Amino acid sequence: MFRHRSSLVQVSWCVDLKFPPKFKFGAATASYQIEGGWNADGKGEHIWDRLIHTHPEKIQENATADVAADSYHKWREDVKIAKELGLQFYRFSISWTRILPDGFPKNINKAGAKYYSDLINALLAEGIEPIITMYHWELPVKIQDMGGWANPLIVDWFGDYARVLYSLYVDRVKTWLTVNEANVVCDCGYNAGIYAPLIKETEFAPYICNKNILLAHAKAYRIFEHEFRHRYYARISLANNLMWIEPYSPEDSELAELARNHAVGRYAYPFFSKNGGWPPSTEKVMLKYSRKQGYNESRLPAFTEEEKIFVKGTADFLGVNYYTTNMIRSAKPGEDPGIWFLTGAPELNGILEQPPNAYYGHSKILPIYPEGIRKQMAWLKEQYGDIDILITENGYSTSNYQLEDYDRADFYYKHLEQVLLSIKVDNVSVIGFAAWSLLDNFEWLAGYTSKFGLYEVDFEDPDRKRTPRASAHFYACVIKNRSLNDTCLNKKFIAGSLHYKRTNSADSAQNYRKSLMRL
Ligand code: PNW
Repeated sequence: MFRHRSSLVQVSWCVDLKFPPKFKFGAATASYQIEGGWNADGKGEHIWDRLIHTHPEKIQENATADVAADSYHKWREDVKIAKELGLQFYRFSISWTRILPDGFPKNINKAGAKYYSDLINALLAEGIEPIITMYHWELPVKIQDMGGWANPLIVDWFGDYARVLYSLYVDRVKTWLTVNEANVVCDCGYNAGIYAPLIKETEFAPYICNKNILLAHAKAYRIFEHEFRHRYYARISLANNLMWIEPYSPEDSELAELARNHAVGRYAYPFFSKNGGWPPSTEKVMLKYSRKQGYNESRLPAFTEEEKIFVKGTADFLGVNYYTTNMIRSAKPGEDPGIWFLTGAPELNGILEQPPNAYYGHSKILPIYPEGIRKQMAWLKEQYGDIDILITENGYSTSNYQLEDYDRADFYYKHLEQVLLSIKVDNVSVIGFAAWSLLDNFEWLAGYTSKFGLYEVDFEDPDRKRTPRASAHFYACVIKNRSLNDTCLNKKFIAGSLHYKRTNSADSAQNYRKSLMRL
């Protein structure tokens, strides 16, 4: 009877398949990817607006996010579909320049402030908890022109922005994420130079950016602590992109551990470790490599003791975006590790390989390996103890307007299965899970060619019609049922649920089952 459940079959005798009551189901989006309205009602320009308008060739099919899913106008519908899914929380981000057009707090844009206020109120009215991301990659151009994340003054500027957001919304918003995927900001923005601000500087900028983001996060946390906590309750963290790293062979175990500390630890150790500051193994490798290059000091900027204390303890939980796993092996003599974002390859002299039996959605840079999410969380617990983990993103890409996305339902089943094992077998405190994404959106360099939505958005339609995919029905069922038992897998559910256009329910049911049989 449990034949289709690869790993749960081993534990189904000792664990039940129910998610614990404190575990919350949600979905996530980001402002630039869904809102459109890029210059509506006084919004200022940010670095992705600038990238899109000055370098359209960088984006597939020269797509822009000037309209995107038009959530700036259609937010009521977004709330409706969030409700339809039964979400307990909705994670969305705020566009800095919609609130502060030039990035600075002297002038709060009323229309922008009202937009998010209305959204928050509508979510709360439906019993859906709003979770805010303050920064999902849209830096005001004025701040970029003064050095952006490489200028240490950004720590205070970000703090000032955070203070404005708390004063507007903290009466209603109890969970905050300061920065989405700081490693992507620093490594894709600088090291690889493929994301805004398109500055390719591989030696210093990614590490200066890394340190300044940690300090900016801490500043936002301390501002809440000193100025708001006496009146309001809130939990604050950040959403880190965590790629699980496996050793390619047993000889690569040490390298894999070094890579985990370098890629993941650089954004977690400063908050959760006993001593604070950088992971010691990263400090060591960076100093050694910098000296080898002819520098006197490490390119990794040091933390002062004061800064270490300032940053330590400023995450009330950890937000984890999990998509993928890679393996690492030592580079052979003469083999160039190249530059990868997220792991800093030259310093480690490692080569990334795809994991065994990996498969792919539309995105070929994200090998799928569901066990990675469980291994990643076990590693976090081993390193940092019993921290609460909120999975702030997990999702799967498809390439077309396909509503019968059984592969996406299958992806979610497999990842939720691993999350359940984390909770029940590894005793990791996973407090919730956000599907990326609520609806199709602008997928950065891939434009609209890579779709992550539970809901399809018709980008040809001026009205940007939203339609639930099979995965939306599946996820809604899991949320309602709060269990991975058979309820959401059986034929009755499928036949009863797949009533959208272009569906032949008999075929769908069969395909769906076939795809789930692979579990
Ligand atoms: C995330 N990786 O980025 C972002 O937070 C979203 O805005 C984005 O749409 C989503 O994932 C899907 O791509 C990632 O290389 C960037 O592992 C890089 C990776 C994963 C996610």
